[in-house]
Amino acid sequence: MEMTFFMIKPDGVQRGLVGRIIRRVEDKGLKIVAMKMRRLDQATAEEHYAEHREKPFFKDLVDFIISGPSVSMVVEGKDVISEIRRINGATNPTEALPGTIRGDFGLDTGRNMVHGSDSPASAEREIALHFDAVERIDYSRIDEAWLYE
Ligand code: D4T
Repeated sequence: MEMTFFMIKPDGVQRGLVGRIIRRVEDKGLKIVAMKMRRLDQATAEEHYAEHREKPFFKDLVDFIISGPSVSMVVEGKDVISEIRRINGATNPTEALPGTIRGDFGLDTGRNMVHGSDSPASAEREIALHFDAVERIDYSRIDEAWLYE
């Protein structure tokens, strides 16, 4: 099974959307195998967004992501990397389709509430950056036999 790194950013926490966002992940049948709330430190945030280091929005992005608590998860399931990105919707919430998190709850690219890894390599890198291996729980969900053929 594939794994991805999924984060509810500080705006999602401040707006009281944590439960509704997690519900969408669980409703799809995807399995949360690690989860924690913390306030990211500067170094971890810069490492997380390293690919954007040269972009004009990098400083604002890092300042925002460390501005308050966020909720990080490792999520597992069939094609979970692309499924989470479909659930999240387009980066710019005004372009995200209704039915996606960003399409239903957001208006601004800099306040797009969620993050999901964009490739297997990113997922591996981000999971290792944010979680120790012991924080991931290997378990079966009781509905798995009815979710998968
Ligand atoms: P994340 O990485 O947060 O899941 O978002 P995406 O994968 O959908 O989009 P991204 O990597 O291109 O952007 C990362 C992060 O930067 C913010 N951002 C992006 C911004 O503030 N201004 C911008 O112009 C862009 C492109 C939003 C998400």
